[in-house]
Amino acid sequence: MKLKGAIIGCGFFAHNHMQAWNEIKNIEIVAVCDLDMKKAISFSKKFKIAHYYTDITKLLDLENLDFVDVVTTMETHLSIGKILSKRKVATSIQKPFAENLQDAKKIVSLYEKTKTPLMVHENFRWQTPLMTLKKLEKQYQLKKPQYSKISFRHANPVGYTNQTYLYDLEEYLILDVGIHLYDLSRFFLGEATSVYTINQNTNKKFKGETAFTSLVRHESGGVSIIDASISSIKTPDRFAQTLVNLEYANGSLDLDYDYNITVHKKGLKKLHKGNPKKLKWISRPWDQIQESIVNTHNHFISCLNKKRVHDTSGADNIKSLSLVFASYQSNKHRKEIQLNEK
Ligand code: NAD
Ligand code: 89Y
Repeated sequence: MKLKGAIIGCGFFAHNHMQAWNEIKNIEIVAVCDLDMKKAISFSKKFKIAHYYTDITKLLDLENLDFVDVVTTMETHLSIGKILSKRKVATSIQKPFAENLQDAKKIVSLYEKTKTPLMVHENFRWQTPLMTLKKLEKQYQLKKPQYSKISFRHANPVGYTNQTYLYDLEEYLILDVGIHLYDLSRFFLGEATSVYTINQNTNKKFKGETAFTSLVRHESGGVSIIDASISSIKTPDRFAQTLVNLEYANGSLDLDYDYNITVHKKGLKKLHKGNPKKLKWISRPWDQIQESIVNTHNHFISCLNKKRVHDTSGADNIKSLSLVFASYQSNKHRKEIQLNEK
């Protein structure tokens, strides 16, 4: 059966969302909506979408939708979530889920009240290089993860010039990119219990932090070092590759630049590749991010069809978001923050 959807928000990143929807069978994006009519019109023309709107209520009144894909910035999510949850429309919503934990919890409870599916579009764990690490962990029977280093460091302005709203945020890189990296640490090492973070501002164009280094403790006893920066000069530049080292009781995995993966076990060293699939609309340096959107959409739809809770449901994402806000507290008070502390 074909599912009908709409995209809300026709800005920079929505173009990738739409290209990704076009990769998926039995999905039709029948309408788009943006407060800015010019953007809604040009987006609907570019992708040959039948209808455009500038008001979500009108979109819902006039279209018969199975789901919506919200690609707007975080400060809009609570008001959009109020409308969509009331109308019981299954929703995928971009990260950051909300500007603060209170709003995120409110959105989750609104969707729970109306028993409406809600997934946060947390796409980094759906990137092929990261999924390959999970696959190799199983294939090589690597057990008891005890350490991870998850790093996103670059100096490529393309990482922010399309997203100029980032310049004025008092809280920037942890909310924008740290959220993905904390989610990855939970993906590989399980739930976190505390975080210690040091922030830096290395680029005066931004109000907020442009680099951070976090130490995370996990329930399992494992530890993660998570860091990101937009001022790390390397040749070739590393944008937008997440580099990962994972250590287990019986071996380790390294994801290095250019999707090169090394598996180490006693007396064994194997090389693998984790390149994203080559799709027509995908290009460097965004390739692995772009391809992951297809995988994330597929997870969204597959869970709707199977009536399963999404791996990155709203409730799940609150756990990653808790690390984000605890990090800001940690940097401010120069201390380790327990995640269950109020
Ligand atoms: P953008 O500002 O370019 O686009 C957002 C659009 O939403 C704007 O055109 C705005 O008019 C519209 N909008 C806002 N409120 C609306 C409402 N109530 N109804 C209809 N339209 C509304 O932003 P962007 O750069 O496309 O980013 C969108 C989100 O995607 C951000 O949260 C960003 O963090 C996220 N993002 C995620 C990734 C990723 O890899 N997951 C990458 C880039 C951006
Ligand atoms: O907004 C960020 C994200 O989510 O992934 C990369 C990004 O677009 C900027 O670095």
